[in-house]
Amino acid sequence: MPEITNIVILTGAGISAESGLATFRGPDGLWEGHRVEDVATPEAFARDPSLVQAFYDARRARLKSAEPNAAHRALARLDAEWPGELLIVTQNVDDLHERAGARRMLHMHGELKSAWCLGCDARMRWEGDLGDHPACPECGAAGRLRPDIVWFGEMPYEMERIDGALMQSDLFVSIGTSGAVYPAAGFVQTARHYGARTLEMNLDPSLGSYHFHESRIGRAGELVPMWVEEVLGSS
Ligand code: BV8
Repeated sequence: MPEITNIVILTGAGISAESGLATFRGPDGLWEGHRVEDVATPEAFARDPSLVQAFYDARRARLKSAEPNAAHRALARLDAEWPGELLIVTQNVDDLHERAGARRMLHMHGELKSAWCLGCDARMRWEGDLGDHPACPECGAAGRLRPDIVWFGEMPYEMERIDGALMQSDLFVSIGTSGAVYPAAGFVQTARHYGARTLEMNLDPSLGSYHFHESRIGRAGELVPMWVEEVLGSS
């Protein structure tokens, strides 16, 4: 196994499934009863803001009763103990990675617990509902706060930082994502192009499985702690 110093980890909804949070493409292909286009686009928000706000208010409230699982905790342990570079890039908008203790991480699709004021462009921590048109604590405007979430057609956050980490990576690990959404689904190809080894851990083979040197099929709660043991043992 070539020397591993820099690791990039991409996580998706599958890593939070065992914490009880719904994934996007469940068996019915719906997302908590909605078609994703009806709730996760700027057009949907313009068309029916109260539907979209209610959808996110429900998910933000749901988050309060969800706990990090063994996979989140294992990645937090790796973050604390790994001597080389490490970056956890999550597509998830839940806060389970940070609640497990992860530090070297970023939310490329935003966060449920962040609000964005379309009046003054401020972003702020937000725990409650947005559907009842609260006033922005920064500028006072009422009803101008939207979820600070990257919707389809919007630019994901921190892409330069992500690309830089991918180019430097010796190991790229994808956990709990279907590989359905870009640009995240293309990260494995970038990492491989720059010489990284690539590993996927997922309940089913993802759409991009064939890009990975290795694919481990199973539950994140089982596979991720085992893999962290392995990689810390080899460091
Ligand atoms: C952009 C926030 C450009 C919302 C999300 C045609 C071709 C290529 C691309 C496009 C195209 N048409 C349009 C596009 C672009 C589009 C896209 O990729 N569309 C897809 C549908 C084709 N992408 C975008 O619009 C992105 N922006 O491209 O901007 C641009 C350029 C310049 C200037 C401006 C703009 C923005 C995409 C972000 C959308 N927002 N989330 C919210 O959360 O409310 S996406 C959402 O779905 C998630 O965040 C996640 O990223 C994504 C995929 O979901 P997954 O995390 O993978 O979850 P999923 O349910 O799909 O899979 C779960 C997996 O876990 C499964 O495989 C399952 O087997 C596994 N699993 C389940 N249980 C477990 C498990 N694994 C392990 N253990 C378990 N227990």
